[in-house]
Amino acid sequence: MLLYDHPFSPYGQKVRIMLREKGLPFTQSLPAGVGSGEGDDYARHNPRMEVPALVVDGAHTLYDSTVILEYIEDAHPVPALRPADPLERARCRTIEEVCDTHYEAINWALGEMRFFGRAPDKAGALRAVAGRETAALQAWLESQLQPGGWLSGPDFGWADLCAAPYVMMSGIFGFPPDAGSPLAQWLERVRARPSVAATFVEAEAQVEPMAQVAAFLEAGLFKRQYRDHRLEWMIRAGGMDVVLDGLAKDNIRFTDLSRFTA
Ligand SMILES: N[C@@H](CCC(=O)N[C@@H](CS)C(=O)NCC(=O)O)C(=O)O
Repeated sequence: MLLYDHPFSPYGQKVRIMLREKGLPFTQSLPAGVGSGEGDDYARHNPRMEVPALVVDGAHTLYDSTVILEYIEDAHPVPALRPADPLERARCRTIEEVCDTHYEAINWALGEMRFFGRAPDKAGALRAVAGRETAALQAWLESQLQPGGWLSGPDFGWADLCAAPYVMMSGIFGFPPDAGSPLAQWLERVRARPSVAATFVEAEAQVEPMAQVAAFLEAGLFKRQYRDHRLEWMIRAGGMDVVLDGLAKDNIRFTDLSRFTA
């Protein structure tokens, strides 16, 4: 399988952890155009111009990390990562949904400030909101830990691999779980799995190169995608002028539905 991906993408990390848990070989490629929204080749695979996207049998491209995880689990059910019980399954899906939307938006906004140089004048205020919200979501995740110490149930599974990238990335942005807390212990337990360790190492290796991206944005090489919960976060936290400034400078974009063609 070919995985279009970027090592820092938490959505891509979900997919790589699952592929590694299942022992499925894959090659990775960084598609041209992601980051700018420009270019037609990758749009044929994923009209949203986002990573991850998974090419199966050289012919079918799946996109959206949740769709990809569902496909992998359906096509390769052993070892099972979804709990068998329908209510437990729904609980795991809820954890994935909350992490992919509300949690991701916080880390993304912190990246906009730290790496892309947004909001230099109000970074302190926006960081304060991010810190409060991260603490709330980490407390919620902690309340979801099951007696064996995993989010998914008695064993590592779906909810663990979905939450792990976000909690790890909070550490990169200065908001790790409280030292010694059950969530911090969970993160260590998760990181001890070879699938997760390999994926985290790939992501963490990007922190240094990310220092260059503000210059790339300035040079017009990037046009950042302000979508969904990310846009809401920026506005809710007080960064409306960040959005307006980015639109004025033409270095912010929204989803381009003209990419969806027959
Ligand atoms: N809902 C999608 C979100 C994917 C997404 O937003 N990916 C980001 C990277 S983390 C992306 O490719 N953004 C395009 C861009 O910034 O140009 C999923 O779950 O796969």
